[in-house]
Amino acid sequence: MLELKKGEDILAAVGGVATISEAMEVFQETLDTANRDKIALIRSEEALLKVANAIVMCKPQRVFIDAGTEEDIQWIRDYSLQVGEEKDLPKDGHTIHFDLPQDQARLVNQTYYIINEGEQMSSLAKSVLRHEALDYVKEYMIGIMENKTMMVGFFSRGPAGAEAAIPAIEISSSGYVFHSAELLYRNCFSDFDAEVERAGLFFTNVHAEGPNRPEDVPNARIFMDRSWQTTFSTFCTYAGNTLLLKKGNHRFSVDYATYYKREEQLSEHMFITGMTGPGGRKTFFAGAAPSGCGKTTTAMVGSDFIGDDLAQIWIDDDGIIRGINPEKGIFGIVEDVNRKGDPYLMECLRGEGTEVIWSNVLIDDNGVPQWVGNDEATPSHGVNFQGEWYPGKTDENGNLVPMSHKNSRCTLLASAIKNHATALAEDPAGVPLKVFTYSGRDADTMPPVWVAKTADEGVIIGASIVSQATATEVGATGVRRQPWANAPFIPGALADYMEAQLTFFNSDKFAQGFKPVLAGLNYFLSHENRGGNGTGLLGEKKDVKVWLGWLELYANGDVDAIGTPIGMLPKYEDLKKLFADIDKEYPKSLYDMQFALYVDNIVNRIDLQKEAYSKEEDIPKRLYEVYEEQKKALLALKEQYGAIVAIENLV
Ligand code: SPV
Ligand code: MN
Repeated sequence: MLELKKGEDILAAVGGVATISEAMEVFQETLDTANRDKIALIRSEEALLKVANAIVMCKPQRVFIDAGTEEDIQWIRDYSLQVGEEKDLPKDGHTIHFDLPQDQARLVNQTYYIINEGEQMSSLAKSVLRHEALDYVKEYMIGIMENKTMMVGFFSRGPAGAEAAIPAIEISSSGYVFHSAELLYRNCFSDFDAEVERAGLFFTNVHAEGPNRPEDVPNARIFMDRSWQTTFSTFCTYAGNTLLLKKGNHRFSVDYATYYKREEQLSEHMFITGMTGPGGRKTFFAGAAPSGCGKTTTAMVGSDFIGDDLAQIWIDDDGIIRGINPEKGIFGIVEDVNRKGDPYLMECLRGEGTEVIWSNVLIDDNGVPQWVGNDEATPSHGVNFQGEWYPGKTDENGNLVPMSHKNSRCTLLASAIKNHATALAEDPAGVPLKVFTYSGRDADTMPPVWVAKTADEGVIIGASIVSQATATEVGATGVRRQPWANAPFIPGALADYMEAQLTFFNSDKFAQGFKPVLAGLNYFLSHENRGGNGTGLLGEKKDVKVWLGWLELYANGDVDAIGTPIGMLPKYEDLKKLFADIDKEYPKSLYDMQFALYVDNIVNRIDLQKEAYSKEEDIPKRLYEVYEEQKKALLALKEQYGAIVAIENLV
């Protein structure tokens, strides 16, 4: 359940500005003429009230309205440098920002949905009651921008005019956050009113880093008010916690799609990319993966890269699924980014002409950003988010300190990437989506690629993602369930989200003959777990091109596949050809290791999922039916061939 505009609007309650004339008085008192002239161009009264209430609440020394002009964007860049949130690097357009050591990833334990009494929430999320959140905001956010500048910007999550684009206001006292917003989102100052009118809603985000001291981080909160589609973020700077146009608003979009756009829209933690098949045909993919599991790399493998993190998806009037990237930039992990695995991204990072905000990497004595896994010579000295660094540096427990944080990032325009299909990405019509992939960090169980036989089974692939924890969340460890790789961003009950997925992918609105392909992907099988004698991964980054290439062929009916209880698996010969295209040998022995069914592992996975889902209320019973069918068929195979079923036995 989600009821919009239910309960007290915290921003309005704290700010106390209730009418447009009061709002105008606030602007009169706090904005200089130039900025008053800019805000005067915004007509949406609701939006103006949000801004006025944020001003009264935060009490900034001055207010800057970002109209998205080159002049305003330059003002933001300069401001961030001037207050020291970013430092200039020798390479033109490159800057470095450090987040506090305590704030290097999403602060999951300090992230809450603000809910009304009695609302049913995701079992995987934390929530806070409205009146408690109000108390926090009153205690910590009143006057939080004293002596600071408040920046206000009007953005669109998607190309303006697109079916699933939603406008959003960003309010922050951080130059770094605003500079990032300008790279990652489309400033839609001049279209804002029209977009609010068209979409029928907008999101609001208020962030204040406060004094930016380690001792304040325990008080940091990331609050998302589901009912008022407003976020509050305090005492932190890491973009995943502060630039709430990204994951904060993604959460609202998930909510909105689930409860208000059933069978019409989905909002997913997915890349979007196009693959070019035989004869130059283009097939577009959207793919989910938990944070830190290769989503950016996968996206850039396509010939027509659209986005690397989020997708707003809808069924168009013609019965085809279409999608847009709500972002226009990349906030990408840099660890293990190197020329071999990510050539286009590397070209932007090491070449000339790209604006890049680096965060939490090492800056060597020549002012060059350095990171773990860049396949370059390690510098002898530099500075990172923890201060001075040199090879061999140890922490207080004697452990080696890496030169860069595992979650260190680069922020740049997606259009800077050589294979970015910028015109398509900016087209409000979106791209037609045919293939949907789901993946996680799975060392031992699922094969590199498999295709669901039915829409239900495809939705269950998404429901069944598991992944090893990554450094993108503070304090995360172990192997965890990651339903649709979207779980951290699903505010409501998982059951509702699952129902919405089933409804969408089984929709009667699909055009005759339109059948999306839903598939699993897994790049993380290791030798140890598949009977190999070596160590490490069974594949490498560039193999992704083969898995996607095979799906492209399969989706267009150019190859057939082997039917198994978990879905359709590729044939050796087809993969061998695709590997040859990337100049790689593909030994049959490797194929055998990758595609044998490890029945006990898969059955254990199914049992783990059933057990976990049985604790949720109202899970669609289709999930259990699919699991039971698969388990039964797998156990029958085991009966016949043993616990490891060779691919030959399945043909
Ligand atoms: C992720 O962690 O999934 C990201 C970066 O894309 S963050 O903004 O932290 O969510
Ligand atoms: Mn992400």
